[in-house]
Amino acid sequence: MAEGSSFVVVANRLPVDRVTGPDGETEWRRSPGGLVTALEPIMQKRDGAWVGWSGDAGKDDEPFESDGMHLYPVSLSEDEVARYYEGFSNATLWPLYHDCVAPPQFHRSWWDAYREVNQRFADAVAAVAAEGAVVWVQDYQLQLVPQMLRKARPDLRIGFFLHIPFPPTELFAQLPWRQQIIEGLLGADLIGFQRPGGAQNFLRLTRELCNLRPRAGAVEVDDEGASRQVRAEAFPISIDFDLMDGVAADPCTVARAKEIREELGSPAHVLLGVDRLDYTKGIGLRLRAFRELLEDGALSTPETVFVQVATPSRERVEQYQVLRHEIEAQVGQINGDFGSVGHTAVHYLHQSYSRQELAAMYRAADVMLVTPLRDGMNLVAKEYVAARPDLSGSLVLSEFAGAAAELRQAYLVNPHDLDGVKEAILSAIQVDPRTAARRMRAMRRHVATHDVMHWATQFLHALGVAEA
Ligand code: GDG
Repeated sequence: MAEGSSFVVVANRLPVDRVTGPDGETEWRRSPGGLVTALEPIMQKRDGAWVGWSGDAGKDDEPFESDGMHLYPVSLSEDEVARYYEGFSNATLWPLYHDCVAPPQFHRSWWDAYREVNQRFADAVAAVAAEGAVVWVQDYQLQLVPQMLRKARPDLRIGFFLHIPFPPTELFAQLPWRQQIIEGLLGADLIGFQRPGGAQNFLRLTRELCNLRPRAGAVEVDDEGASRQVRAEAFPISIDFDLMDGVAADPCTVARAKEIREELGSPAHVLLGVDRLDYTKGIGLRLRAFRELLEDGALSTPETVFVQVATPSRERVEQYQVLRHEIEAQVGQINGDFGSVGHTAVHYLHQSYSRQELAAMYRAADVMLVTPLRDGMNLVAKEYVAARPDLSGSLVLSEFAGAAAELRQAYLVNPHDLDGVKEAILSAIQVDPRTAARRMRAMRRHVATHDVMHWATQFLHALGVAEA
């Protein structure tokens, strides 16, 4: 096997989107995201390959080149998208791994599709990886790939990173296929989690479900008679700090931020939320806290406005359709009760924006509200910090976001404690500018030195890739 790539990334999605032009011609455009930015240098150095789904059901695409990477599309039928992706990944695993904040659904036919599709991804990687290559498997959609791959290609060095939380053992135990998932992950040499608690939960399950004897940070498995060590550790993911810092400092962004405030009616206080429209993000509780602050008279319109960007997400999954109705009803009620002609209390934007527009919103906001009920990391919190080079602005952050372990100078809240959230919002609005600057400086220092390149390097070094 002389051919093939010595570094292969495998993720549910390829790092590109298909764009159809006015004449029906299609081209691939790089999708925004820190992961590909962080991996690009090593991909180029090691003739890297990326295996993933194109995002279009029923399309059989040929491999192609993009920005010095070899891209290998994996095809999924409509039915597989419904059962493997929308079903098992997003209506079973997603809620289960986020503390069951919505009830996970268990369907055997979804599990069958998950297994079959994971096998297809593993086969695709096995076909493109060079002898002794390093393979990095990404996220909850592909947890069976490490074991499937090891079976086919014991010569490979396999890493896995879980972008979402790994749940407490009592919750994970609900999953009818719990042992298969743990065994799937154990095919890796290194399993990365956002927080140490995730690694601990996983190691505990190797004892409870697989009769293994985990020690601190690792567990020995038996590979057909030979012993192999699997390490499980935390590698908190991050953002491209310099990129966001640079975009936010650009005079065009500064001017746009000023314009946004004017468009909002030049209020004294701008609160901002930016989330995928997902029930884990705590948007409803955040709106309730804002509503109560208006009811109490602690805040008033039009002096204070709340801008909530809710990026469309997983729109074919029922729980997301229900959530959208709930949030939109709540926004409508607040605006009906507290708005006036020409003044809206909550600007709800169910849209996607360019990076520059997002940076301008971050710069325009006095207080950023990041209040998920559970979140692997939450990159928005780190982006807000990177977008405040002038050291102004305050971050209200849920203690249930991975980012809370690092951004200790934020206003940390329990999102279920409405009074606590309300107090934090008021403190963040009323803070003395010097105190705000001190907090922001400390958070920026941390994110600047712990960016996504740092994350990728740490993980790959731990996996034994010396030149990463
Ligand atoms: C998962 C885990 C973990 C959002 N709206 C727009 C836009 N975004 C970008 C943000 C940010 C990203 O999407 C969202 O990342 P988060 O980390 O906040 O949340 P998830 O999407 O749930 O991500 C999470 C992450 O994986 C990484 O491991 O942190 O815990 O759930 O970068 O900026 N970007 C643009 N326009 C938008 O309208 N350009």
